[in-house]
Amino acid sequence: MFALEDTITAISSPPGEAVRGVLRLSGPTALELAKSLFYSEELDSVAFLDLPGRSRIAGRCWLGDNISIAAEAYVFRAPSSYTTQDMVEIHTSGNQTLLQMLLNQLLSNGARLAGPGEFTARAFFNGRIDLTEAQAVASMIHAQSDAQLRASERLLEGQLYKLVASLSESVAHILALTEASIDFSQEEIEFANNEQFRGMIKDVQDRLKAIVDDSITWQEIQKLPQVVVAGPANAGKSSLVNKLLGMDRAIVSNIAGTTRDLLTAPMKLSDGECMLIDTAGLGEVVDPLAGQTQELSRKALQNCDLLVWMMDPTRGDDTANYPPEDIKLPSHVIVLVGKADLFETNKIKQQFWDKYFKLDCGLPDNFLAISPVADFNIDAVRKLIEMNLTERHSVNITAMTVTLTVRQRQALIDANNSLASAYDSVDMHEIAALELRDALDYLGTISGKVTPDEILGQIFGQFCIGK
Ligand SMILES: Nc1nc2c(ncn2[C@@H]2O[C@H](COP(=O)(O)OP(=O)(O)OP(=O)(O)O)[C@@H](O)[C@H]2O)c(=O)[nH]1
Ligand SMILES: [Mg+2]
Repeated sequence: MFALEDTITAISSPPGEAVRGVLRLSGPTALELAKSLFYSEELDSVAFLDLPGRSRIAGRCWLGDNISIAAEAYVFRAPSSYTTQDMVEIHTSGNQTLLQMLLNQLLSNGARLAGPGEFTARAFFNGRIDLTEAQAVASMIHAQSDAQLRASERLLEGQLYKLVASLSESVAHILALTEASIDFSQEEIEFANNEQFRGMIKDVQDRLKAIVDDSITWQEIQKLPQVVVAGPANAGKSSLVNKLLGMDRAIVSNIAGTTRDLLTAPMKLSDGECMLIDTAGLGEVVDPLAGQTQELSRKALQNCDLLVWMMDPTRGDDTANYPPEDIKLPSHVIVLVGKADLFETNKIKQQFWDKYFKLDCGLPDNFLAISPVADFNIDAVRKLIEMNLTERHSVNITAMTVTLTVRQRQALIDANNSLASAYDSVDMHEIAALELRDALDYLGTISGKVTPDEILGQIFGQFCIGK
């Protein structure tokens, strides 16, 4: 799937304007290629190619015959680099046009443009990192929430890898004993009796089950509880979302129909997080596009865990102030009356209280008059959201929780099934050995390691059979 022997390059700083930009090169001609555009007064070009280990050199990059720009080259010689190959990182200005020009020069000098994740793929295929670490790098780059970031960190620290490696080691140990029992069945040596075999298998099964039971899938982490803010146009939904997020994420204006799409952002709660979703105002459809965006809002509203319905008191009793009757509301709804700075809170209550009860909203106190502009009752909204998101919703990850992909969880379950079969066939060593080998293969798909040699090593290492 991946060629490993050519030299790849890519801009490895994120797109968009930034102060610093980074170009990365990995492969046998990484230094040659870097030298074609980078020069340093500290070193002549021969010395550049001979740099040892890890070095950092200040210099400049050529952009054309007479133009150059300040840059630094970080050289990592094989095998002490991320990919285990010769690597160079050129750090320079973050200007995208400029980075693109430098990249084009590298490409026309013979480098190949790296595919997505290709540097990490090289690190994996060259044995620098295991599969769980490669996955951690990918998930860290794409993490959208704290929960995902923490899970990626634990993966990178090798939490899953260590657990699986220890299981594999135990299975390999049992397999070693089983195979030795087969090989030496004619002789007077008993490596373990059937009861001991069962005990050892059961022990691995228990440890494996504890991991699966305590685990959560990446899909579950990604699915933070969805809190949708909806209501008529101009009610102040986006203003509220910005206040709750503590930043100007959504565009606010006095033009009805400002929000045209679903805007999604993670919001921190006192314990955990939720996804806050700003929607387009529901009600009168002013143009064809509004029809489409309202459809999106309606879908989000029906599929969310908690609806924050926001009324606009300047509309009075307008039907747009109430959720469309054909929509099935989620079981938890918070009703807010916005622009409370323009009216007396008591009047608002009198006007909307009855209607609110008709909405049948879960908790009796899910009603608040607020004003995002006057910063009135915003913390109270946050508290209401926290109260409504029950245990079931909150992603509560302890230090022990292992995050698994669906594939990894399935591999653990398959390994457990093979162990169960091995347990049942302990008195038929050949069959038990096949099942144990399957279990080991399943575990191997998680860490990317296959271990038949380890087993041989164990047989001969532990028993000093002497042949
Ligand atoms: N007086 C007052 N004005 C507010 C308040 N909240 C929002 N507004 C104003 O109401 C207008 C609409 O605010 P938005 O936050 O864009 O409302 P929205 O519900 O997101 O509107 P759409 O996206 O068009 O559906 C803006 O001019 C806001 O400044 C408030 O608490 N008090
Ligand atoms: Mg809006």
